[in-house]
Amino acid sequence: MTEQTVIARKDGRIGRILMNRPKALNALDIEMIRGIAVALEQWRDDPHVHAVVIEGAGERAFCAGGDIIAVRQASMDGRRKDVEAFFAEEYALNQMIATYPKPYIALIDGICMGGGIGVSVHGAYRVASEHAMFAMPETAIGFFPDVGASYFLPRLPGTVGMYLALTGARVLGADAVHAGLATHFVPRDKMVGLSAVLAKEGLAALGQFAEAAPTGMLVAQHAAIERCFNVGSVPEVFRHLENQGGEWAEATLKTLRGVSPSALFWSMKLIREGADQTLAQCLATELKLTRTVTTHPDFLEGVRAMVVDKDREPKWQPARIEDVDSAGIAKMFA
Ligand code: QUE
Repeated sequence: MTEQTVIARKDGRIGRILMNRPKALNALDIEMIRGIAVALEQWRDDPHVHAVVIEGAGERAFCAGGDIIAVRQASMDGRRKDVEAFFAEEYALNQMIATYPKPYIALIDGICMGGGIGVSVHGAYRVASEHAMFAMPETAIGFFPDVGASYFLPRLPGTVGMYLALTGARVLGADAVHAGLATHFVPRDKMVGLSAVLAKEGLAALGQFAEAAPTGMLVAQHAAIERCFNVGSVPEVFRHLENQGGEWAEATLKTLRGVSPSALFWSMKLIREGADQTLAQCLATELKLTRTVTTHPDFLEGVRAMVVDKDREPKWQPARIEDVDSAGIAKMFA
C-alpha cells in the first residue's frame, strides 16, 4: 500500500489536512491539489467543522512548491492539457482558499515556497515558527511568482513584494509576520500544542499561543529595498543596486545576475500589473502566462539546472538583461 499524499480527517472542532510527501518536501502534485480541494468542499457545509488546519509532514517543510518536475516533463512531451490542468487546478484551489467561508489556518514550521505559499497565504490565518522559511524563488527556474503572487506581493509594505519576486529572497518566520505573509508567530516547541488545542477549542487557541515576533532583518533593509526596487525597469534595479554599494547590495546583485534575465522582465511586469487587480484577475493573468512561459527555453533549463540535475548552472537564453526584448515579453501576456 502506498502512503496517502494528502491525509484529511476530522478532529474535534476542526478539519485537518496533512500534506504528506516529506521526501519531496511536500511539493504539491496534481493528486494532492485535488485531495485538498475535495476535503475543503466536503467540510464547507459540515456543521461539525468550524475551521480547517493545514500542515506539512516531517521536520523540514510545510510545502516546497508545486511539482514543477512533472510540469516540465509534460511540457517537453507536448502534453499541453496536462500542463494546463496542473496550473488551472492549483490556482482554482488558491481562489477557493481565499474565499473559504470557515477559518483556514496554516501552521508553517519549515520551508514554504511557491505553491506552499499558495495554500497558506490566501487563508485568514498563517502561523509561522522561527523555522518557517518563505520564498517565491521562481525567477531562479525561469518561471514567475504565481499562485496569486501577483495579488499578494504588491500588497506587502512598500516595494518588499517586488524585491521578493525578483530575488527570491528568503523570509524567516519573524520577518514574515512583520511583512504580512504570516499573521501569528508561534515557536516550534509550541506548534504541536497549538495544533492540538485548535482541535479542542477552535480559533481561540491562536490567541493563547501567539507570541510577539522578534525583529527580523527585512525591517533593517527596508530603506535600501525602496531605493533599489521602487523603480521603473529591470535595468534600473541593477543600476540602483550598483550605486548603492555595501554587503546587501552586492549579495542582491549576485543573486539577480544568476536568475533568468527574461524571468526578471516578465515577473516585474506581472507584479506591477497585479497591484490594481482582484485575486481572480491576477490568477487568470498568471494562468495565461503559464502557457507561454512553460514553453520558454529558460523554464525547461531552469528546472533542469535547479531541481532535476541540481548542477545550479542554468544557461539562460538570452544570457544578459541587455538582450531581453521587452516587446517580446509583452507579447507573452497577450
Ligand atoms: C526554485 C523554485 C522551485 C524549486 C527550486 C528553485 C519550485 C519548486 C521546487 C521543488 C522542490 C521540491 C520538490 C519539487 C519541486 O523547487 O518552485 O518537486 O520535491 O516547486 O530553485 O521555484
